[in-house]
Amino acid sequence: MKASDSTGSEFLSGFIAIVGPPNVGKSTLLNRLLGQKVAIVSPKPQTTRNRILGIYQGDGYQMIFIDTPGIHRPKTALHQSMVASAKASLSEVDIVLMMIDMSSPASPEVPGILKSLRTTGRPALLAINKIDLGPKDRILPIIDTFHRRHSFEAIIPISALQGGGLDALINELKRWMSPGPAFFPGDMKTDQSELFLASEIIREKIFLHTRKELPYSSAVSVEKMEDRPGRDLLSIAARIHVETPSQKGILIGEGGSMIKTIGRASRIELEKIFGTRVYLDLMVRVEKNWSRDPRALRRLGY
Ligand SMILES: Nc1nc2c(ncn2[C@@H]2O[C@H](COP(=O)(O)OP(=O)(O)OP(=O)(O)O)[C@@H](O)[C@H]2O)c(=O)[nH]1
Ligand SMILES: [Mg+2]
Repeated sequence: MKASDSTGSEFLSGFIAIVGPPNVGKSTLLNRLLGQKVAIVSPKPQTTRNRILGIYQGDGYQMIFIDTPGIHRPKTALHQSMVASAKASLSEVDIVLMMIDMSSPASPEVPGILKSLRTTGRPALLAINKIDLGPKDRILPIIDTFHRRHSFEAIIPISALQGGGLDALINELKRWMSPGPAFFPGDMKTDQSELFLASEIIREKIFLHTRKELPYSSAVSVEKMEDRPGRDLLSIAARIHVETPSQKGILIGEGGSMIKTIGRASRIELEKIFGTRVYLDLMVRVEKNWSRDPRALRRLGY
């Protein structure tokens, strides 16, 4: 695949995979580009577990981004499924956008990711993220090192959080779009269902409010989502799956304090997203070792 040399008025489109180590800001970038939250974000690694599609609508072009789980060394069946879906995205796109964190450019996952890039042979750009955390004089040596490590088409310093460098990034990506149809309607930002989005928002609050292994031992499934006619109320029932009874105890918290905190934070955001009042019913259920059990994983959507 080579950069499009189309200069006429033809519509341009293409697919872009955002890949990188965990926690470098891939989902933050997607949300920032779309101006809307389609992917959950947290300060903890391994937040994203599925591929999240985001549609960037430009003037005369459409870029389809695929946000992927951070690539790391898998220890459980869940990790394997996460890493496999990230790697599968590499070979399905027009251009790969690899992302690293400026403050840890030499993270242990990087060699493996560069190797996957070489294997798939797709053209790749590198975004060095979190440049707002400075210092600026560290950027040039990183650019230099990565140009030597892989034949990146371009290396662009950005701040996904604050927006720095994103115009340059979009301009560079645009060169890799080719004449072709709009794959999605012009006002569409993502293809994920409301059910999936709701379960992700709840999972994000678990990531934000719990510690240690709990975020990694939790999965969320929305069992029911119903409009209450004439009452401006969306009723959502969701189940949080944990792996042990003691995790269930921590997640519920003393006198139900933890589950109330997670429920309240989730409800507030769901009301914003769906533009209606939300009634949220959360249940916690022990599903022994679900993250190691391929059948349970499939049931939970991984
Ligand atoms: N200062 C700063 N923080 C950022 C930037 N981009 C992302 N972050 C923060 O980095 C953390 C991780 O962001 P995510 O977007 O969840 O990272 P990710 O790469 O999607 O992580 P995984 O899904 O776990 O692989 C969050 O706390 C973000 O707020 C940035 O440009 N600057
Ligand atoms: Mg993510």
